[in-house]
Amino acid sequence: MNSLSRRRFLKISGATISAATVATSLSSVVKGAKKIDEKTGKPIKGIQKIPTYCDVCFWKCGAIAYIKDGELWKIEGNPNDPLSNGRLCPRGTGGIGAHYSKDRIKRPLIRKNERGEEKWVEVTWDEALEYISTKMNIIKSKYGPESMALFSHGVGGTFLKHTMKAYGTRNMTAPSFAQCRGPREVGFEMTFGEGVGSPERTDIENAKCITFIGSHLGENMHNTQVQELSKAVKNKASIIVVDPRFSVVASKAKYYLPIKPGTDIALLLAWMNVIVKEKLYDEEYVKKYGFGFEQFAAEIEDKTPEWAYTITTIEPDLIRKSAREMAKNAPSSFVHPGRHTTWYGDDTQRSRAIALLNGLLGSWGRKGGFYLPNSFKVPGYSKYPAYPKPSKPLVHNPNHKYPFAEGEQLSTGIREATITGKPYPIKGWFVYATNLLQSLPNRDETIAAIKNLDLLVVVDIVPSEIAGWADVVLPEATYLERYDDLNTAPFKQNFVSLRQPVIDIPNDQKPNWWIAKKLADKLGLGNYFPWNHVEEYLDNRLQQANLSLAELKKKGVLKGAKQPIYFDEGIPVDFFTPSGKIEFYSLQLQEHGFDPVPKYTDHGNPPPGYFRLLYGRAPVHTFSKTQSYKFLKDIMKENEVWVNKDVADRLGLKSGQYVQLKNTDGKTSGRVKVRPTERIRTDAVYMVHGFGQTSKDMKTTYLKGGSDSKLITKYNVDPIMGGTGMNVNYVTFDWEA
Ligand SMILES: Nc1nc2c(c(=O)[nH]1)N[C@H]1C(S)=C(S)[C@@H](COP(=O)(O)OP(=O)(O)OC[C@H]3O[C@@H](n4cnc5c(=O)[nH]c(N)nc54)[C@H](O)[C@@H]3O)O[C@H]1N2
Ligand SMILES: Nc1nc2c(c(=O)[nH]1)N[C@H]1C(S)=C(S)[C@@H](COP(=O)(O)OP(=O)(O)OC[C@H]3O[C@@H](n4cnc5c(=O)[nH]c(N)nc54)[C@H](O)[C@@H]3O)O[C@H]1N2
Ligand code: SF4
Ligand SMILES: [Mo]
Repeated sequence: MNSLSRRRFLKISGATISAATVATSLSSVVKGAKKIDEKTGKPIKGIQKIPTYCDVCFWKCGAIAYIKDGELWKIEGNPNDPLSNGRLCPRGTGGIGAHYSKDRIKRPLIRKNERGEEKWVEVTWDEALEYISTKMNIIKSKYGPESMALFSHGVGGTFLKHTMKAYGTRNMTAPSFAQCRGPREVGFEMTFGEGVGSPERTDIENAKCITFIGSHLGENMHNTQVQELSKAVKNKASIIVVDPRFSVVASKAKYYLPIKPGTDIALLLAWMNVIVKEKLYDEEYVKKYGFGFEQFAAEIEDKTPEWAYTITTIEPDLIRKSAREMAKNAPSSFVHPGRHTTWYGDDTQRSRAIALLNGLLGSWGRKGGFYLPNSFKVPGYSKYPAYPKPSKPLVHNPNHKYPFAEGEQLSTGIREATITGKPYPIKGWFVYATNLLQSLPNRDETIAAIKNLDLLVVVDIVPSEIAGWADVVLPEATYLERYDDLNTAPFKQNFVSLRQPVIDIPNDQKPNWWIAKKLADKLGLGNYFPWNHVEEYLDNRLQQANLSLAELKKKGVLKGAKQPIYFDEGIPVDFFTPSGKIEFYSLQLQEHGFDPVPKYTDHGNPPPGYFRLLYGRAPVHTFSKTQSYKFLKDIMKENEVWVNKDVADRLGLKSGQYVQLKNTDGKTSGRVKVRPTERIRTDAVYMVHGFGQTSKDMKTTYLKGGSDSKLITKYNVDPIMGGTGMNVNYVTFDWEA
């Protein structure tokens, strides 16, 4: 029987907290809420269309929700929105499943037993926030406010960040840097003086040739990119794909290079060798804008396709042909920078090699290459008091151990400080919308850190794995039921879009802005929230830009005038590097003891009987967050392990058979189906991330499929910026089920 089906009383710091609400089982069916007419008190009849923006991933596509007779019916793209162009990806379309998920948490929960046992008592919001603020005040007086850290992924964290800064800490992070885009941003910044950003500034639709290193668009479903890619394919753009696995985008490729995992830098150097030797690069562009080209050219002089062949297993002829293809189409030819780039630990250097190749092609700032994005200028809220100044430095990167980790904070750095207590102890984690057990490498380290905490608060919509370890779980309203901050993401066209509630909150869940504000009140920081409702906040911001919330609520998105996005359209050519140029040779890397031009390093081979574990995305799921959504779970309820067909035959593995993977540290994946296929090399296996979840309260996802995360015990830290390369684990087939 679920522990929640009994009424409980708890004694916490002298005060009696009662389970004030009628306790119900977590797994009982959650019916969707109805939109009620304020006048009649009855559900609104007919169809209502309400614009908002999607939150099934972080692309933030403009959407329109349809309400039929007061009930959430469907969600589609907003035709006025430049990111969605009227179409959502399959996940966005399945987003209504967030509202209807049977696994939703209905009321705040306080831990009853040991951490991780997933036994709870339901409490009121007041009780939950009282508990949290009491603990936070103790942490502040014992250790200082900097000993609280916030892990928060996505726009929903905006107001909690504000509360945490008001409280006095700046230790805040997300797994979307050191486990995702970090190395790419740093590699591009060191080369062009700017990162790639999100949405990526890739002009896919106008490209004549696009090269993908791993980035598996089509499975990775970032909507605008996928739409643009299908246009490019229709326009007969050449596609070059480098991937140990024959991905969806590989099926569109003119040249497919089934590379040995971990050897891409060798290929990139060989491509550049061909392009420089055969003088296929944009000489004028490189001369005008490049720094250190001669030294760079000397470094890659001997990195011939024959040299790379022995490392990558890609035939020299294929390397030459594909290099000529990309050069032939320059400057409307670019190498996609990827997004999840934390692979082997030398990822900044691989990203730099990608950036340098783009430099040779002259694609930065050019049509069909990398455009220079615009964003709508909407000032921040005008009347906030100043934040207190923290007295301690950030905890994530002590003594600048990773010299170029200054862009965003390292999640794994904060985790390490929590384990070691150095440079100072971290005693509280506030976790918003990030399932750290899935997203940080080496789960044991995450649990070790959690065991050192005096307070772990998790804000989630379902009892996720990380929620299972919390002292307090705060149930949030889904994106369909709340306002969030404005979206003014930099893009080809500047725009501002709004997320607003399209349906009522079904139970006692609350939106993040409300949680942040009420927590600030409890902490005696109410003056940091001079507004009563988030609409006042949004209106204040919009008015400063001469826009109206009323209009935005109706349209969902407002667009600015078209602005230039290429050098050729008159944008000043600025590179914000130390030399003010594209740095083919990086003196700042050299000064810190790193290679000024990327070098290939060997990442080893799987031991006999083992395979390198690769992982990626499925079109219908986002990480570990959508597995309980209706429709999406029906389309894909578990993942499979891809294994080369010959290998499967040799090992006697049958299609659809359940096995378990085991890594070299003896950690196991959980039951996962075998998918023998010719579409993967013999030295690697592949699975979609986010499955094999271990939260017992998640009835729809519990142990469905295998977990890549449980197998990622080893990781290589990028010495330049602290990202965690996670493609460094080897697995074998453990048992048949
Ligand atoms: N549907 C869906 N789409 C998403 C997401 C989602 O959760 N669901 N998440 C979004 C986010 S945040 C991100 S960061 C992106 C991630 O998506 P990408 O940036 O595309 O991620 P990658 O890690 O590049 O992609 C994995 C691919 O790399 C290949 N690969 C693995 N190792 C190597 C190697 O050594 N060399 C080469 N050349 N290839 C290799 C794998 O076989 C696989 O095809 O997806 C985004 N889009
Ligand atoms: N092993 C492995 N690790 C990875 C990756 C991988 O492919 N494999 N990918 C890496 C990448 S690229 C990224 S970007 C990160 C992503 O890492 P995370 O952002 O941690 O992604 P999720 O695992 O989906 O965790 C999202 C959590 O938010 C909760 N949630 C969903 N909607 C809401 C909401 O409206 N409000 C609140 N409060 N919570 C909500 C979900 O239930 C879930 O618990 O992971 C990185 N780590
Ligand atoms: S790419 Fe898909 S899931 Fe992501 S915001 Fe757009 S529609 Fe939603
Ligand atoms: Mo990511």
